[in-house]
Amino acid sequence: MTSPARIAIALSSMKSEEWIDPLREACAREGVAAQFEAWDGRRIDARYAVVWLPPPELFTVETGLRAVFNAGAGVERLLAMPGLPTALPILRLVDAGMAPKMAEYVCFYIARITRGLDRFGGPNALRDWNADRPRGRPPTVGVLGLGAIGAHIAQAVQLFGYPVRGWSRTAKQIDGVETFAGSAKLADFLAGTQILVDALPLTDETRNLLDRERLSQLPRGAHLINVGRGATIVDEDLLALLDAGQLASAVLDVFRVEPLPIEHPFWHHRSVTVTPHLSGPTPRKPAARQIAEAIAQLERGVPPMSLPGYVDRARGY
Ligand code: NDP
Ligand code: OXD
Repeated sequence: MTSPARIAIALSSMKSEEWIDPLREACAREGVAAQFEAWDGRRIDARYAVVWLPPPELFTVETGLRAVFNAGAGVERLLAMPGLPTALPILRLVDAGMAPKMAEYVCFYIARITRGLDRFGGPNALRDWNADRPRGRPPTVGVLGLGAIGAHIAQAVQLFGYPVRGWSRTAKQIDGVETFAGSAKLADFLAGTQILVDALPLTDETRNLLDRERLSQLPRGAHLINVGRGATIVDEDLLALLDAGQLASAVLDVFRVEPLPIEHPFWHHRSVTVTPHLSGPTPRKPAARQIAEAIAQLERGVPPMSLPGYVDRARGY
Protein backbone atom coordinates (compact mmCIF):
# COMPACT_ATOMS: atom_id res chain seq x y z
CA MET A 1 0.00 0.00 0.00
CA THR A 2 1.36 3.45 -0.92
CA SER A 3 1.70 6.10 1.77
CA PRO A 4 -0.76 9.04 1.75
CA ALA A 5 0.25 11.71 -0.74
CA ARG A 6 1.43 14.86 1.03
CA ILE A 7 0.03 17.88 -0.75
CA ALA A 8 1.52 21.32 -0.23
CA ILE A 9 -0.90 24.23 -0.49
CA ALA A 10 0.84 27.48 -1.48
CA LEU A 11 -1.74 30.00 -2.61
CA SER A 12 -0.29 33.45 -1.77
CA SER A 13 -3.28 35.84 -1.83
CA MET A 14 -5.92 33.08 -1.60
CA LYS A 15 -6.89 31.57 1.75
CA SER A 16 -5.54 28.02 2.13
CA GLU A 17 -8.40 27.02 4.47
CA GLU A 18 -10.92 27.68 1.70
CA TRP A 19 -9.16 25.10 -0.47
CA ILE A 20 -8.08 22.45 2.00
CA ASP A 21 -11.56 21.26 3.06
CA PRO A 22 -12.93 20.96 -0.50
CA LEU A 23 -9.70 19.24 -1.59
CA ARG A 24 -9.83 16.83 1.33
CA GLU A 25 -13.46 15.97 0.54
CA ALA A 26 -12.82 15.61 -3.18
CA CYS A 27 -9.76 13.40 -2.64
CA ALA A 28 -11.72 11.20 -0.22
CA ARG A 29 -14.44 10.84 -2.86
CA GLU A 30 -11.80 9.77 -5.39
CA GLY A 31 -10.35 7.26 -2.91
CA VAL A 32 -7.04 9.15 -2.76
CA ALA A 33 -5.26 9.01 0.60
CA ALA A 34 -3.90 12.51 1.00
CA GLN A 35 -2.60 14.87 3.67
CA PHE A 36 -2.76 18.60 3.07
CA GLU A 37 -0.50 21.26 4.54
CA ALA A 38 -0.43 25.00 4.07
CA TRP A 39 3.21 25.31 2.97
CA ASP A 40 5.29 27.50 5.30
CA GLY A 41 8.76 27.11 3.81
CA ARG A 42 9.68 23.90 5.65
CA ARG A 43 10.08 20.69 3.69
CA ILE A 44 7.13 18.33 4.01
CA ASP A 45 8.16 15.86 1.29
CA ALA A 46 5.21 16.89 -0.84
CA ARG A 47 4.22 14.66 -3.72
CA TYR A 48 1.96 17.34 -5.23
CA ALA A 49 1.44 21.06 -4.74
CA VAL A 50 -1.61 23.22 -5.32
CA VAL A 51 -0.37 26.72 -6.02
CA TRP A 52 -1.21 30.25 -7.03
CA LEU A 53 1.91 32.41 -7.32
CA PRO A 54 3.83 30.29 -4.79
CA PRO A 55 7.12 31.32 -3.21
CA PRO A 56 9.88 30.18 -5.62
CA GLU A 57 11.59 28.27 -2.74
CA LEU A 58 8.78 25.74 -2.97
CA PHE A 59 10.54 24.21 -5.94
CA THR A 60 14.00 24.11 -4.42
CA VAL A 61 12.79 22.78 -1.05
CA GLU A 62 10.16 20.27 -2.26
CA THR A 63 12.30 18.30 -4.66
CA GLY A 64 10.04 15.24 -4.69
CA LEU A 65 7.08 16.89 -6.45
CA ARG A 66 5.46 14.76 -9.14
CA ALA A 67 3.12 17.48 -10.41
CA VAL A 68 1.96 20.99 -9.60
CA PHE A 69 -1.65 22.16 -9.85
CA ASN A 70 -2.25 25.79 -10.71
CA ALA A 71 -5.35 27.00 -8.85
CA GLY A 72 -6.37 29.09 -11.84
CA ALA A 73 -6.37 28.96 -15.64
CA GLY A 74 -3.53 31.33 -16.48
CA VAL A 75 -0.03 29.96 -15.93
CA GLU A 76 2.23 32.68 -17.34
CA ARG A 77 3.56 33.82 -13.97
CA LEU A 78 4.08 30.28 -12.71
CA LEU A 79 6.01 29.40 -15.87
CA ALA A 80 8.22 32.46 -15.39
CA MET A 81 9.21 31.49 -11.84
CA PRO A 82 12.90 31.11 -11.22
CA GLY A 83 13.81 27.60 -10.11
CA LEU A 84 10.71 25.92 -11.58
CA PRO A 85 12.13 22.51 -12.60
CA THR A 86 11.90 22.14 -16.37
CA ALA A 87 10.56 18.59 -16.22
CA LEU A 88 7.96 19.16 -13.48
CA PRO A 89 4.46 18.61 -14.94
CA ILE A 90 2.06 21.52 -14.46
CA LEU A 91 -1.71 21.18 -14.63
CA ARG A 92 -4.09 24.12 -14.65
CA LEU A 93 -7.81 24.49 -14.09
CA VAL A 94 -9.99 23.94 -17.13
CA ASP A 95 -13.17 26.01 -16.76
CA ALA A 96 -13.90 24.61 -13.25
CA GLY A 97 -16.91 26.94 -13.06
CA MET A 98 -15.06 30.07 -14.21
CA ALA A 99 -16.28 29.99 -17.82
CA PRO A 100 -20.01 30.60 -17.12
CA LYS A 101 -19.19 33.48 -14.77
CA MET A 102 -16.90 35.02 -17.38
CA ALA A 103 -19.55 34.58 -20.05
CA GLU A 104 -22.04 36.32 -17.75
CA TYR A 105 -19.59 39.21 -17.26
CA VAL A 106 -19.02 39.57 -21.00
CA CYS A 107 -22.74 39.37 -21.86
CA PHE A 108 -23.52 41.98 -19.20
CA TYR A 109 -21.07 44.46 -20.72
CA ILE A 110 -22.19 43.67 -24.27
CA ALA A 111 -25.79 44.46 -23.28
CA ARG A 112 -24.64 47.63 -21.56
CA ILE A 113 -22.81 48.72 -24.73
CA THR A 114 -25.40 47.76 -27.32
CA ARG A 115 -28.53 48.79 -25.45
CA GLY A 116 -27.20 51.90 -23.76
CA LEU A 117 -28.30 50.57 -20.39
CA ASP A 118 -26.01 53.01 -18.58
CA ARG A 119 -28.45 55.77 -19.54
CA PHE A 120 -30.98 54.60 -16.99
CA GLY A 121 -28.94 54.47 -13.80
CA GLY A 122 -27.05 56.81 -11.49
CA PRO A 123 -27.59 60.45 -10.63
CA ASN A 124 -28.04 61.51 -14.30
CA ALA A 125 -30.46 58.70 -15.16
CA LEU A 126 -32.53 59.32 -18.26
CA ARG A 127 -36.22 59.63 -17.38
CA ASP A 128 -37.66 59.21 -20.84
CA TRP A 129 -40.24 56.55 -21.60
CA ASN A 130 -39.60 57.04 -25.33
CA ALA A 131 -35.84 56.51 -25.05
CA ASP A 132 -34.18 55.08 -28.13
CA ARG A 133 -34.34 51.26 -28.43
CA PRO A 134 -31.76 49.80 -30.81
CA ARG A 135 -33.60 47.43 -33.20
CA GLY A 136 -31.17 46.90 -36.09
CA ARG A 137 -28.86 43.95 -36.72
CA PRO A 138 -26.77 43.47 -33.57
CA PRO A 139 -23.02 44.11 -33.88
CA THR A 140 -20.65 41.22 -34.52
CA VAL A 141 -18.81 39.99 -31.47
CA GLY A 142 -15.34 38.53 -32.02
CA VAL A 143 -13.73 36.35 -29.36
CA LEU A 144 -9.95 35.99 -29.25
CA GLY A 145 -9.10 32.56 -27.86
CA LEU A 146 -11.52 29.65 -28.21
CA GLY A 147 -10.39 27.51 -25.31
CA ALA A 148 -12.39 26.45 -22.26
CA ILE A 149 -13.32 30.07 -21.55
CA GLY A 150 -13.42 31.72 -24.99
CA ALA A 151 -15.57 28.96 -26.52
CA HIS A 152 -18.02 29.22 -23.64
CA ILE A 153 -18.21 33.00 -24.04
CA ALA A 154 -18.75 32.69 -27.81
CA GLN A 155 -21.62 30.25 -27.32
CA ALA A 156 -23.23 32.33 -24.58
CA VAL A 157 -23.09 35.54 -26.63
CA GLN A 158 -24.57 33.73 -29.61
CA LEU A 159 -27.63 32.77 -27.55
CA PHE A 160 -28.51 36.46 -27.34
CA GLY A 161 -28.66 36.72 -31.13
CA TYR A 162 -25.31 38.33 -31.87
CA PRO A 163 -23.31 37.18 -34.88
CA VAL A 164 -20.20 35.66 -33.30
CA ARG A 165 -16.77 34.92 -34.68
CA GLY A 166 -13.76 33.49 -32.93
CA TRP A 167 -10.01 33.28 -33.42
CA SER A 168 -7.62 30.63 -32.14
CA ARG A 169 -4.15 29.26 -32.89
CA THR A 170 -5.41 26.00 -34.37
CA ALA A 171 -8.63 25.53 -36.36
CA LYS A 172 -11.84 25.04 -34.34
CA GLN A 173 -15.44 24.20 -35.15
CA ILE A 174 -18.11 25.64 -32.88
CA ASP A 175 -21.78 25.57 -33.84
CA GLY A 176 -22.98 28.97 -34.96
CA VAL A 177 -19.56 30.60 -34.60
CA GLU A 178 -17.51 31.70 -37.62
CA THR A 179 -13.98 30.60 -36.81
CA PHE A 180 -10.59 31.89 -37.89
CA ALA A 181 -7.21 30.36 -37.06
CA GLY A 182 -3.62 31.54 -37.01
CA SER A 183 -1.93 34.90 -37.38
CA ALA A 184 -2.57 34.97 -41.14
CA LYS A 185 -6.32 35.22 -40.44
CA LEU A 186 -6.19 37.78 -37.64
CA ALA A 187 -6.66 40.84 -39.85
CA ASP A 188 -9.78 39.34 -41.51
CA PHE A 189 -11.15 38.40 -38.10
CA LEU A 190 -10.60 41.89 -36.69
CA ALA A 191 -11.99 43.68 -39.76
CA GLY A 192 -15.42 42.13 -39.15
CA THR A 193 -15.51 42.49 -35.35
CA GLN A 194 -17.40 45.34 -33.69
CA ILE A 195 -17.08 44.13 -30.12
CA LEU A 196 -13.78 42.39 -29.44
CA VAL A 197 -13.53 40.04 -26.46
CA ASP A 198 -10.01 39.03 -25.47
CA ALA A 199 -9.90 35.61 -23.75
CA LEU A 200 -6.31 34.75 -24.63
CA PRO A 201 -3.61 33.35 -22.38
CA LEU A 202 -0.41 35.37 -22.09
CA THR A 203 2.40 33.72 -24.04
CA ASP A 204 5.40 34.86 -26.09
CA GLU A 205 3.07 34.97 -29.09
CA THR A 206 0.18 36.86 -27.51
CA ARG A 207 2.20 39.44 -25.54
CA ASN A 208 1.51 42.89 -27.05
CA LEU A 209 -0.60 41.25 -29.76
CA LEU A 210 -3.18 44.03 -29.69
CA ASP A 211 -1.02 47.01 -30.57
CA ARG A 212 -1.95 50.14 -32.49
CA GLU A 213 -1.72 48.38 -35.84
CA ARG A 214 -3.92 45.43 -34.88
CA LEU A 215 -6.45 47.44 -32.91
CA SER A 216 -6.75 49.79 -35.90
CA GLN A 217 -7.86 46.84 -38.00
CA LEU A 218 -11.14 46.85 -36.06
CA PRO A 219 -13.87 48.97 -37.66
CA ARG A 220 -14.02 52.56 -36.39
CA GLY A 221 -16.10 52.79 -33.21
CA ALA A 222 -15.41 49.21 -32.08
CA HIS A 223 -15.45 48.22 -28.40
CA LEU A 224 -13.00 46.03 -26.48
CA ILE A 225 -13.59 43.74 -23.50
CA ASN A 226 -10.48 42.11 -22.01
CA VAL A 227 -10.85 39.16 -19.64
CA GLY A 228 -7.70 37.31 -20.81
CA ARG A 229 -4.48 38.98 -19.71
CA GLY A 230 -3.52 42.66 -19.61
CA ALA A 231 -0.20 42.33 -21.40
CA THR A 232 -1.87 41.06 -24.58
CA ILE A 233 -2.77 44.73 -25.13
CA VAL A 234 -0.40 47.70 -25.48
CA ASP A 235 -1.89 50.16 -22.98
CA GLU A 236 -0.61 53.37 -24.64
CA ASP A 237 -1.89 52.26 -28.05
CA LEU A 238 -5.32 51.48 -26.65
CA LEU A 239 -5.50 54.86 -24.91
CA ALA A 240 -4.42 56.70 -28.08
CA LEU A 241 -7.07 54.93 -30.17
CA LEU A 242 -9.78 55.68 -27.58
CA ASP A 243 -8.74 59.35 -27.53
CA ALA A 244 -8.87 59.47 -31.33
CA GLY A 245 -12.37 57.92 -31.39
CA GLN A 246 -11.08 54.96 -33.42
CA LEU A 247 -12.24 52.76 -30.53
CA ALA A 248 -15.40 53.68 -28.63
CA SER A 249 -14.81 52.01 -25.27
CA ALA A 250 -12.86 49.43 -23.33
CA VAL A 251 -13.93 47.21 -20.44
CA LEU A 252 -10.81 45.85 -18.76
CA ASP A 253 -10.68 43.16 -16.09
CA VAL A 254 -6.99 42.27 -16.37
CA PHE A 255 -3.88 44.43 -16.46
CA ARG A 256 -0.16 44.39 -17.18
CA VAL A 257 0.47 45.27 -13.52
CA GLU A 258 -2.03 44.08 -10.89
CA PRO A 259 -3.32 45.65 -8.75
CA LEU A 260 -3.63 48.38 -11.38
CA PRO A 261 -1.61 51.33 -9.98
CA ILE A 262 -3.93 54.14 -8.89
CA GLU A 263 -2.17 56.65 -11.17
CA HIS A 264 -2.75 54.51 -14.28
CA PRO A 265 -4.78 56.44 -16.89
CA PHE A 266 -7.20 53.51 -17.27
CA TRP A 267 -8.71 54.36 -13.87
CA HIS A 268 -9.50 57.88 -15.03
CA HIS A 269 -10.42 57.55 -18.71
CA ARG A 270 -14.06 58.28 -19.45
CA SER A 271 -14.28 55.49 -22.05
CA VAL A 272 -12.66 52.83 -19.89
CA THR A 273 -14.35 50.61 -17.32
CA VAL A 274 -11.92 48.99 -14.89
CA THR A 275 -12.91 45.92 -12.87
CA PRO A 276 -10.41 44.38 -10.43
CA HIS A 277 -9.76 40.95 -12.03
CA LEU A 278 -13.08 39.54 -10.91
CA SER A 279 -14.70 38.26 -14.08
CA GLY A 280 -13.72 34.65 -13.38
CA PRO A 281 -13.91 33.84 -9.68
CA THR A 282 -12.81 30.27 -9.01
CA PRO A 283 -15.51 28.21 -7.28
CA ARG A 284 -13.56 26.09 -4.79
CA LYS A 285 -15.58 22.85 -4.99
CA PRO A 286 -15.47 22.26 -8.76
CA ALA A 287 -11.82 23.32 -8.78
CA ALA A 288 -11.02 20.90 -5.94
CA ARG A 289 -12.90 18.12 -7.76
CA GLN A 290 -10.88 18.68 -10.90
CA ILE A 291 -7.60 18.59 -8.99
CA ALA A 292 -8.61 15.48 -7.01
CA GLU A 293 -9.64 13.64 -10.19
CA ALA A 294 -6.26 14.40 -11.70
CA ILE A 295 -4.39 13.30 -8.57
CA ALA A 296 -6.35 10.05 -8.59
CA GLN A 297 -5.29 9.44 -12.18
CA LEU A 298 -1.66 10.31 -11.48
CA GLU A 299 -1.66 7.96 -8.49
CA ARG A 300 -2.84 5.22 -10.86
CA GLY A 301 0.12 5.91 -13.12
CA VAL A 302 -1.68 7.85 -15.85
CA PRO A 303 0.88 10.12 -17.56
CA PRO A 304 0.32 13.83 -16.72
CA MET A 305 0.38 14.91 -20.35
CA SER A 306 -2.75 12.89 -21.04
CA LEU A 307 -4.76 14.74 -18.37
CA PRO A 308 -7.02 17.76 -19.00
CA GLY A 309 -5.25 21.02 -18.21
CA TYR A 310 -1.73 19.70 -18.83
CA VAL A 311 0.36 22.75 -19.64
CA ASP A 312 2.49 22.50 -22.75
CA ARG A 313 5.49 24.57 -21.74
CA ALA A 314 6.64 25.11 -25.33
CA ARG A 315 3.27 26.72 -26.21
CA GLY A 316 3.10 28.57 -22.90
CA TYR A 317 -0.49 27.56 -22.01
P1 NDP B 1 -7.28 27.58 -22.99
O1 NDP B 1 -5.86 27.13 -22.99
O2 NDP B 1 -8.36 26.57 -22.85
O3 NDP B 1 -7.56 28.39 -24.33
C1 NDP B 1 -6.68 29.32 -24.85
C2 NDP B 1 -7.17 29.72 -26.22
O4 NDP B 1 -6.29 30.72 -26.75
C3 NDP B 1 -7.13 28.55 -27.21
O5 NDP B 1 -8.22 28.61 -28.08
C4 NDP B 1 -5.83 28.81 -27.97
O6 NDP B 1 -5.82 28.29 -29.28
C5 NDP B 1 -5.84 30.32 -28.02
N1 NDP B 1 -4.50 30.82 -28.28
C6 NDP B 1 -3.39 30.67 -27.53
N2 NDP B 1 -2.33 31.23 -28.15
C7 NDP B 1 -2.80 31.73 -29.31
C8 NDP B 1 -2.19 32.40 -30.39
N3 NDP B 1 -0.89 32.67 -30.41
N4 NDP B 1 -2.96 32.75 -31.43
C9 NDP B 1 -4.29 32.46 -31.43
N5 NDP B 1 -4.93 31.83 -30.43
C10 NDP B 1 -4.19 31.47 -29.38
O7 NDP B 1 -7.39 28.69 -21.85
P2 NDP B 1 -8.70 29.14 -21.07
O8 NDP B 1 -9.76 29.38 -22.06
O9 NDP B 1 -8.95 28.22 -19.95
O10 NDP B 1 -8.19 30.51 -20.43
C11 NDP B 1 -7.79 31.57 -21.24
C12 NDP B 1 -7.19 32.66 -20.38
O11 NDP B 1 -8.21 33.37 -19.66
C13 NDP B 1 -6.27 32.18 -19.27
O12 NDP B 1 -5.00 31.83 -19.76
C14 NDP B 1 -6.21 33.40 -18.38
O13 NDP B 1 -5.21 34.27 -18.86
C15 NDP B 1 -7.57 34.06 -18.59
N6 NDP B 1 -8.42 33.96 -17.39
C16 NDP B 1 -8.84 35.12 -16.79
C17 NDP B 1 -9.65 35.08 -15.68
C18 NDP B 1 -10.18 36.33 -15.09
O14 NDP B 1 -10.73 36.29 -13.98
N7 NDP B 1 -10.08 37.45 -15.76
C19 NDP B 1 -10.06 33.80 -15.07
C20 NDP B 1 -9.58 32.65 -15.81
C21 NDP B 1 -8.79 32.74 -16.91
P3 NDP B 1 -5.92 26.69 -29.53
O15 NDP B 1 -7.37 26.37 -29.23
O16 NDP B 1 -5.60 26.54 -30.94
O17 NDP B 1 -4.97 26.04 -28.57
C1 OXD C 1 -6.99 32.61 -13.74
C2 OXD C 1 -7.34 33.93 -13.30
O1 OXD C 1 -6.12 32.52 -14.57
O2 OXD C 1 -7.96 34.06 -12.25
O3 OXD C 1 -7.61 31.65 -13.29
O4 OXD C 1 -7.04 34.91 -13.97
